Amino acid sequence: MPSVDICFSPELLPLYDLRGKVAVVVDILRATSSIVTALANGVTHVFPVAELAECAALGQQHGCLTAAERDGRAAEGFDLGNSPFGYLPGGRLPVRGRAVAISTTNGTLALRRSLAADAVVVGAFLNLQAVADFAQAQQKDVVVVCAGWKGKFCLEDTVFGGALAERLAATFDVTSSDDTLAALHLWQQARPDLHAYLLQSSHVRRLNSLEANKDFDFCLRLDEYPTTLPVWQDDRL
Ligand code: 3SL
Repeated sequence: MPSVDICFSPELLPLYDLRGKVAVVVDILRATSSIVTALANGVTHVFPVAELAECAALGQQHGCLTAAERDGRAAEGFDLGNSPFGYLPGGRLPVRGRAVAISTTNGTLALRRSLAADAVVVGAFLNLQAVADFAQAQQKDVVVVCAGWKGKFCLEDTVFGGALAERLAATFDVTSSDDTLAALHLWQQARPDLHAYLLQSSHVRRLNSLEANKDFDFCLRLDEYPTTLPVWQDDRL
């Protein structure tokens, strides 16, 4: 039976051999939620990159939109920040039919660090079912790579790991590793009122101070896009 592991931070990735496995990269607030929203709303593909300079260069090279965030704020000189609302109808710029190069503090970095896996997909509460369906179809070990915050543990990414483990529990081993057990326990605590539970998280407080409350509410919507699955292929999603 394949297993589910939760890697609490990209700093711990050297302890998880991703070869032969499915990596599910998650940054609930907000990078992977924004990427899922972008692709669900007509963006053709996304180039996730670690560095701002590379993001700007890709924008020029491919004539695509650029989106960038550092420390929770939109980085200067790019078309978009890291809010999922940038990709929804009525956003600042039309995005349908465009490609987007994205660089964020933790999320895109976690993605780039996960490329040793057989398959790399992007997970969020918004597309939880799409991720579960993909894992079921693959029947390979799954490692949920939590983007965290600057190397540290993040509550919301780990709670997502627990939610995914619960959906896979019938056909995956979700009880052999303490990381997955811990994530499941956190999810079970959070599930009755996910919003109230995650209000405690440090990144929510960081975002609150930057007036991104509506992003927080949106990123917690379960299965808003149940068939949108960003999959890494070549250099893009
Ligand atoms: O760190 C990241 O990748 C971002 O998602 C952080 S923020 O939500 O844009 O502040």
